[in-house]
Order: sequence, then structure tokens, then C-alpha cells
Amino acid sequence: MAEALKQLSQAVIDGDAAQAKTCAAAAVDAGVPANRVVGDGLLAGMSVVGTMFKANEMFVPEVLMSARAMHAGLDVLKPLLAAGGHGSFGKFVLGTVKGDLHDIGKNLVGMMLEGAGFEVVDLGIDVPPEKFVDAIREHRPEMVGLSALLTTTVPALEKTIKAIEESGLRPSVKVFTGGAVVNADLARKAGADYYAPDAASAAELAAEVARGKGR
Ligand code: B1M
Repeated sequence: MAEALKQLSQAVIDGDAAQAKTCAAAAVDAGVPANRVVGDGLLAGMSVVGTMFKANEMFVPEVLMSARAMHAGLDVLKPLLAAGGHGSFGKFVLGTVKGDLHDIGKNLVGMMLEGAGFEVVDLGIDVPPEKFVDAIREHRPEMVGLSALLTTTVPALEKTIKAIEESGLRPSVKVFTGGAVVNADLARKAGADYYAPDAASAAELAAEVARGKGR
């Protein structure tokens, strides 16, 4: 079991999408729970990639290959992570803020939300504030989630929430934020209602809020 996860992690580091797919499927077949395959396999590999990227031991093209491998592994797990969700908690509009192209964490949050019972409307990456506003007007979600991974895109969180306020739609939605550079303090300063440090807690918190037990 540990060996399958180690191989999966290495496939992400190597940027080998086919191998990541094979290893993720093998881990599932061996009975490893999907959340462990994500945490101890895919995320463990991506964490090494992040460290190497920071140390200039890996560069953007290689990191993109790792991102592809991560997505290939996540594709295998998606049906398991999203199992049981029937959209019974209502709609959740989700996107990565303007200027930010990172989508792995956001996609994971989306899968976990679906698994928790939300109908997710994914707006993608580099989403301008107006697009969030238009989506709220069109889909009438209960909640909106903004993901930001860069220090330079943290201001886009605030701008997006401000645009939602100016549209008059703010009272109708709870705003969630998260992403590597976001913390509870930044989220509060940007005007968000909730901050979650990872995908599992984002889904858990959103479900609590939907049940009326939100903190
Ligand atoms: Co970029 N990048 N990147 N990158 N990248 C980081 C974020 C960085 C920390 C790397 C580093 O220096 N160590 C650094 C940011 C530093 C900073 O601003 N403080 C960085 C940089 C600098 C850049 C560029 C500027 C590099 C360059 O071009 N010189 C550039 C910017 C492009 C842009 O966005 N405009 C860039 C580009 C890229 C790639 C395109 C090559 C690629 C992204 C591919 C893709 O996403 N499709 C990439 C990657 C892969 C990374 C790292 C290595 C991995 C990110 C990731 O996917 N992690 C990252 C280093 C790192 O984080 N260790 C790095 C796995 C993912 C599951 O985690 O996204 O954090 P994460 O999501 C978590 C939580 O944060 C949370 O839940 C998720 C799962 O539990 N979460 C939420 C996320 N969203 C949430 C929303 C919520 C709640 C929780 O509520 C709504």
C-alpha cells in the first residue's frame, strides 16, 4: 500500500501522467481510501514539486507536466471523491481569481464539495470579478468560493468581493476563500465570510453552513 502511494507521488514529481493514472488506479484497487490517495500520493508529490520549484531545481514547463500528472490522478479519483453528492445542499459557484492560473487546489475543492452534496458551478481560472457577479446572478448559488495561490492575486479576492457587494448580490451568498497564500486573517480583511485551509475542510465547513451550523 505504501509502495503504491510512493510510486504515485514519484509519478507526479516526474510529470508522468500515464503513470500517475495507473498508480492512482492501482492504489484504489488495493483498497487505499481516495482521500489517502490524494493526500499521501498526489499531494505528497506536489509538495516536493513546490519545494523544488522554489529552489529553482524545477522550472515552469516541468511543473506544468507535474500538474498534468496530478490532474490525471485526480480524474481517476473524481468519481470516488464526488460519490454520494446529489446537489442537495444547493449551488456553489467556484473559481480562481483574476490573474491566477492555478487550478489544482480549486478542482480538488470542487470535487470534495460535490462529494459533500453541492452542485458546483466551476468558472475556471483567471476569473474577473464581473464573471463571478454574472454567475451569481445567473445561477443564484447559496455560496461562492474564491481560490488564490499568489501573493499578487490576494488583492483580487477583495476586488471580487467588493464587486459582489456593489452588485447588490452580497446578502444572497456566503463567500468562502482559500488557497496557499490565503489565511483566516487575509480572508477576513478581504471581506469573506469563511476561510478553509484545505479542500476537505472547505467541503466540511460549507456543509455545516448549509445545515445552519456554520461557525
Ligand atoms: Co505556481 N506558484 N506559479 N505554478 N505553483 C506556487 C503557488 C508557489 C508557492 C511556488 C513557490 O514559489 N514555491 C509560487 C507563489 C509564491 C507567492 O506568490 N507567494 C508560485 C509562482 C511564483 C508561480 C509563477 C509566478 C511562476 C512564474 O511564472 N515565474 C506562475 C504564476 C502564473 C499565474 O498564475 N499567473 C506560476 C505558474 C504555475 C504553473 C502554471 C506552472 C503551475 C500551475 C498549474 C495548474 O494549477 N494547472 C504551478 C504550480 C503547480 C505551483 C505549485 C508547485 C503547486 C500548486 C498546487 O497545485 N498545489 C505551487 C507551490 C506549492 O503550493 N507548494 C506554486 C497542490 C494543490 C492541491 O494545493 O492549490 O494550495 P493548493 O490547494 C489546496 C489549498 O490551498 C486549498 O485546498 C487545496 C487542497 O487541499 N484551497 C482552497 C485552494 N483553493 C481553495 C479555495 C477554498 C478553500 C481551500 O475555498 C474556496
